Amino acid sequence: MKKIWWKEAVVYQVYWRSFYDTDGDGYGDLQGVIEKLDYIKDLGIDVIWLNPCYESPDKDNGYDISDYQKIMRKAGNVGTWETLLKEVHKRGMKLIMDLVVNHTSNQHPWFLESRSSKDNPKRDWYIWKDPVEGKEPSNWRSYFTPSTWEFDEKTEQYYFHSFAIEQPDLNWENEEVREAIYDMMRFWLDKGIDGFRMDVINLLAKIPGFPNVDTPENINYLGNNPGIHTYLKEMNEQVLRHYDVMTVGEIPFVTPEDGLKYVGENRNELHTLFHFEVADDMPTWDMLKFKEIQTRWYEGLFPKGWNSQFLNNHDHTRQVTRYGNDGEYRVQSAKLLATMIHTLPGTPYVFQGEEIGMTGVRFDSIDDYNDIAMKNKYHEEISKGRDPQEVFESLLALSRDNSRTPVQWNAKENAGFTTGEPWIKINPNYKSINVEQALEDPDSVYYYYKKLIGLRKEHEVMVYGTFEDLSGNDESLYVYTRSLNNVTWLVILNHSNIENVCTVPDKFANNDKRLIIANYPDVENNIANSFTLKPHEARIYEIK
Ligand code: ISL
Repeated sequence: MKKIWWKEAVVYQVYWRSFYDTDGDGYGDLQGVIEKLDYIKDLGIDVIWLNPCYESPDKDNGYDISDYQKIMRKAGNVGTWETLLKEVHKRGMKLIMDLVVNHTSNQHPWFLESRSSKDNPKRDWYIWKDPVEGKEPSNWRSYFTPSTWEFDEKTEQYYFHSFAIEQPDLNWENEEVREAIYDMMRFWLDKGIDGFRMDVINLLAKIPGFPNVDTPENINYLGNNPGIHTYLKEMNEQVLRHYDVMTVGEIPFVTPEDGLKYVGENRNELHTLFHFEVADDMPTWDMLKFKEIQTRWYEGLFPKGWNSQFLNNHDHTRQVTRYGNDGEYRVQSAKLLATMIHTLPGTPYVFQGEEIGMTGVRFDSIDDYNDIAMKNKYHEEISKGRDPQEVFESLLALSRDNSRTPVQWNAKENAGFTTGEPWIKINPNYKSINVEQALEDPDSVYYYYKKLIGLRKEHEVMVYGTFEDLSGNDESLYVYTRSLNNVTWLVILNHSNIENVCTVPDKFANNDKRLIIANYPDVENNIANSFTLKPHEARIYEIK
């Protein structure tokens, strides 16, 4: 079978502004990433995904770019960035950057020109429409605001924005826009990066004419529109196919069938994708729903295309809080979730701090939060007369800031993240949950992640094995196999706060079993055909 590096890799996501601050300004920086590369390498990581560090007014934490080819001062400068790339490569790792080309900042020179007059040569680089009956051209909601349309007094037209008003969408129908983006991609690829994570790449094409929709709040009309595949094929033809790179598309609101149109092996579009069925459709853990999603994506995608496995990132809150147990069973739960993500089909992603079981956070006031999505929603709801405290509390669980609190390096002031005033508060549990503690504890979440990642390098079955769910309709037991070349691994997960009896699938009843890894101590090697699992217990057996 053909071995492919981005299928075999484990990716570590660095949200640099919360990673490690070396100049005391309260923000993490690229020099901080450089100084922690050995920590990332020692975990067994192959690829680093760096969130946007380009010049930006920072309204959406770097996802509102005002110069694609300059490094944001908070992060460092191009020299620091080049040192980072060199040091990543020196350690045998790869670096992928964030490609945010659905929109720019409203401070990007392209937009400043476009908005300056109706006949400016760059007017058509963005999407401008006349008012309809004195109002917005259509009834569409954006991700972050009640309307996708913002009125510009000077030229008396509306411009389109899928996210904040500070993030005007580029007009991908305009070939000049596409060429400018392709040039920018070559700029970074020629510096030697190893690929791109592509921000909301399915939104580039819009429904022609922007017609009104029946349910504006159900915003998936923003994505997967005709024309997107033409753009991606052109991007591949003009740029990507000329480099040995990895491309992972962030594609909210997509089904397996649609997903395969982006990552099918002969499509010449993307290599793999993040779909959001779990992140968006599962506010709390629902094992039956999760199993159904995983099976549908396996059957819909493999082996013609490739998936990515993650439960949290900088937009989706900490997995052990949202989907597991961040209290009594935090350590076991963090290890169980990791076992699942690293043994399900697809490339696994580790979001910074996940490897020590960092948790979500509950700050006291909306003023303690930074996330534009949360704050826009808060102000939108209280403007309707709703009780501010009730609105605030309703937004806490899914606030993106749950994942954006600084990495907890030690139990010292500011968790060792900064000597300055942190840009966002540190999670108060840093005194007990931190890297220093994890490195001193042989049973920590960290060493479990390190072992899991190590297994992936030794056993191809974790990467290329077929997948079969054997757990039926049990609401907390997830039992499945991965099989490759006569090697079969049986993964057994008790996703619950209580003990659970597990019966070995009949077809393995007479086989010997060899324990590969477990998240509790003193687990028996060979198991009886029916045995009891502790709360949040995870085991992997090789079927002999
Ligand atoms: O954050 C979300 C819900 O609150 C997600 O729906 C997210 O907005 C969506 O997945 C797109 O995310 C990406 O694009 C945004 C940026 O704010 C996110 O950080 C980025 O991951 C606009 O660029």
